Amino acid sequence: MKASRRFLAALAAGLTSLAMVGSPAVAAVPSNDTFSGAEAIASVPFSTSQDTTEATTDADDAELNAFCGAPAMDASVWYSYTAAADEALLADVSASDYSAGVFVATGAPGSFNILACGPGGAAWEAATGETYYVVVIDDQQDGAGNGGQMELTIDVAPPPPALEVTVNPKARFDSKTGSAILSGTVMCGSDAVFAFLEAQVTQRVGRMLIRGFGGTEVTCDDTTRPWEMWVAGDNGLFKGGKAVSATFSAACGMVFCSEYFSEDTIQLSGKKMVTPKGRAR
Ligand SMILES: [Ca+2]
Repeated sequence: MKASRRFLAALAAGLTSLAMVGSPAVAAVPSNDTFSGAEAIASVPFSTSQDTTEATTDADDAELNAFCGAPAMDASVWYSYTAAADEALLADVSASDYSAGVFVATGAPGSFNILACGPGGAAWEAATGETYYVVVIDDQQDGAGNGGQMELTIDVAPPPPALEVTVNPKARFDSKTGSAILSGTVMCGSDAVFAFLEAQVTQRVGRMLIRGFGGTEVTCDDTTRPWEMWVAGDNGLFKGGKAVSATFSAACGMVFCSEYFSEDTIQLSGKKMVTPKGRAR
């Protein structure tokens, strides 16, 4: 029984020492904690998982954040990548188990040029041969801890959603309300996260320049759809005749937005218009 107890005691001691040896290995200060230790990325797509709980922050992080203003720059880890192609890249850390953010910069301490930054990830236009520093931080938007299990993926950024807009040069006006009624078509890609279409209408009526704004929601499903927008004059009523419309639309994906802008002369008519179905409206 005594031998058995000694064995158990030795085993327990062994476990303790194993644990003591093991702890620092699990949560050591990462070799890429600072700029000088930046881990070189050979090619993209690239993905890695890293324990950043022992990573620290320093003056280089502060220099990066002077541009971006993240709530915190804790537990920063550094990567470098020399671009092999001219392409838009996305560094995504949104799968990390803490509130991680990304900074992308060129240059060196004291002369960093910050290209992009953001919570969860950042995208930038990479140029062949240029070396980029990708810095992952704990921005503390979750308000606790230092780093955690970081998941970083760098890949070609998804292109902006498709966006095609037309503006019908023949518009109507409602004689009762003095609103201009614009129409056209819009096709927005189904990969859009959000989209909108707005227009400003200006029309000279006598000595007055009547101006109004309007907007409409856009359905993003890869289908060309008609749009119609009522625009009320802010300082008077629109009348029949020529007017100028400035139409602006945007459709944004996870990284990039497509934009449309057009200034058109439109004809406001009070006549009842006939739809393609032949129904007066
Ligand atoms: Ca650091």
